Amino acid sequence: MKISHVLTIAGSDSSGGAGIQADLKTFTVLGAYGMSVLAAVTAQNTLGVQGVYPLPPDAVGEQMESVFSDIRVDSVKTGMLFSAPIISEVAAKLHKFEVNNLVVDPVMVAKGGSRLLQEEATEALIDKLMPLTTVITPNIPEAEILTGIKITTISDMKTAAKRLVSMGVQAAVVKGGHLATEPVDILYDGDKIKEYPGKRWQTKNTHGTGCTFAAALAVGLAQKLPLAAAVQQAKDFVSLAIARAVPIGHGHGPTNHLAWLEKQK
Ligand code: PXL
Repeated sequence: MKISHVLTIAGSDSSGGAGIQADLKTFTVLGAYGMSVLAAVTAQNTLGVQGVYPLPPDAVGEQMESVFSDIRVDSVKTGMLFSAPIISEVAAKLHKFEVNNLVVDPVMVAKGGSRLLQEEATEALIDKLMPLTTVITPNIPEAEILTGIKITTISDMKTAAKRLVSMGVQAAVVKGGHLATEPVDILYDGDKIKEYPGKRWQTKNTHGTGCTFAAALAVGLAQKLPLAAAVQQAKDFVSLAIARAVPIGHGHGPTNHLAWLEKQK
């Protein structure tokens, strides 16, 4: 079988649990060939983010030129893009290279509160990136900021998912990890709503779950799974990675991307 080629455009997490590192691990474990365009570097460990260093927008664009001018790209996932100029550059290149399988994880703030997207960049994300997006994957706080809808119930999540589609994306997954109840994810594909019930694990090893979910979803799209099945696979992948996390570092540890391989044995 022809191997799928998946590209992440995101930030580096030096501790290896989130960002580019989570994406590449996920791509590999799910059997895809992974590529990475760096938008920013974070100095980070399981206790928090110590530094954020965005790359010059030109450097982000040039990496995209290098990849797209040479290599077939079956799907793209974006994560931490940090600034409006970087988002503009990324959107222009996605448009130029006619990318039509795009998963956007609208990363905004790290667990400890460090900003991974400048506040004034939200508008660029909405205006420039959302119109190119196949599926956007906000958690509840991100969906609230993007839509202006206060979300406390599953019904609110459905309203927000529909609003996101009316704002220009083809489909939206609003993730329920921040619900007070069991974590249900909601998919709206412009036609139907689908609910993905999940189990809440009592663990602090949840660093990088959003990145991992979106990366797994990008692999599913590259492998030509229907969207609803790609969302289910991504949910199964990240749920297992949370359930089988091993303690690393002194704070919020990473999920275990390797758990999926153990399951296949
Ligand atoms: O999970 C969000 C995220 C994305 N990208 C990078 C991060 C984080 C969270 O810390 O560090 C680089």
